[in-house]
Amino acid sequence: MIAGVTDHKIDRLVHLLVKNATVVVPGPKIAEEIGVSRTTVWEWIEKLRALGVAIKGHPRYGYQLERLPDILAPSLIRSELPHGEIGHKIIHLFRTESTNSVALQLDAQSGPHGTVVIAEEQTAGRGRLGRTWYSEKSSGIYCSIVLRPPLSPAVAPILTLLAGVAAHHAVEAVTGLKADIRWPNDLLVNGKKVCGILTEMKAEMDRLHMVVLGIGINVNHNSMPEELREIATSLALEGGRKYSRLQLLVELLRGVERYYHMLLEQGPSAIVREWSAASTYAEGKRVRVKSGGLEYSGVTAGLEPSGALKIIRDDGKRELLVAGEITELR
Ligand code: BT5
Repeated sequence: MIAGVTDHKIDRLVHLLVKNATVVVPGPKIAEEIGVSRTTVWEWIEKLRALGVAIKGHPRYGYQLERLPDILAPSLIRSELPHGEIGHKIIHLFRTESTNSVALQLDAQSGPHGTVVIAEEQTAGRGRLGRTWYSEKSSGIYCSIVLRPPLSPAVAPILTLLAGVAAHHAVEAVTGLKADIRWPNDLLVNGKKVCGILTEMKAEMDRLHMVVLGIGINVNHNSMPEELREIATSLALEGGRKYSRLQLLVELLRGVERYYHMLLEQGPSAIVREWSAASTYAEGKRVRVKSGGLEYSGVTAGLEPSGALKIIRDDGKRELLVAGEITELR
């Protein structure tokens, strides 16, 4: 049992309220349908309100949603993904250190292929190389997708690109904002980062046991912390309105499903092609590179089928970038 995991009954409460959104549902009826006491119903209602779910009403008269909630309740997500493998199992947490850490602890039984771990808040969200990911409560999407691909560890970088392409698609489809991908997979809107991806895995030399795609998207943040303001933004800050996290997450999971099948059926080159179409960084971008203690400037020259980025350095040398950071030079 994972600490803090949403009781499936609270999930049923949200589902019940959504299903009956136009009427007041009496407290005792809710208690009876879900099989808990009226006091528990009241406590859960308070918990949901604390998460920003607008619920009218009172224990004596009953409850009604004021508007559809933007809570990432598993039953709401699953009802939008009736056939997919990705999101077939969802673990929703109100608060956890890092959804990636939770996902990495799952075994084949508790976390089969396609399991998704979501948190409303992360207290120790992680970036790459021990960096931190700022995870404001209920404003963003913090999710980890468990994949168990029948593939070799060499394909892991492609899975990272795949997550970037799926996030790019979800953001553009739901918000209408124009997004870019900075290699390997920072999602940028108007030049600032709105989404980061941390891929972690458990593998042997020739076999992947599990890959965890950790995806963080800044959705409805009203402002970013001072130290991130220059480089980071949220979709709401760029679009001038709030967006449904639920809709974004559903679109993201559908995208991962679709591109994962594309990878299995058509091979890595299909993902490289999708990535290159979505990113202005694929070719002809002047960049500064930091990688393995080296620093140089150059121009990007396309992706290898492995996902590595080709760079032609200013001194004419060619480099293949497997890991590292790039920034645009203007
Ligand atoms: C990433 O690392 O961009 C990967 C972030 C992955 C976060 C998800 S959330 C769900 C899952 N569970 C986790 O614990 N992690 C994953 P990196 O490329 O190393 O970028 C980190 C850097 O981005 C930081 O050093 C900051 O400069 C900046 N940063 C931190 N929080 C940010 C935010 N919310 N939005 C934009 N930039 C941020």
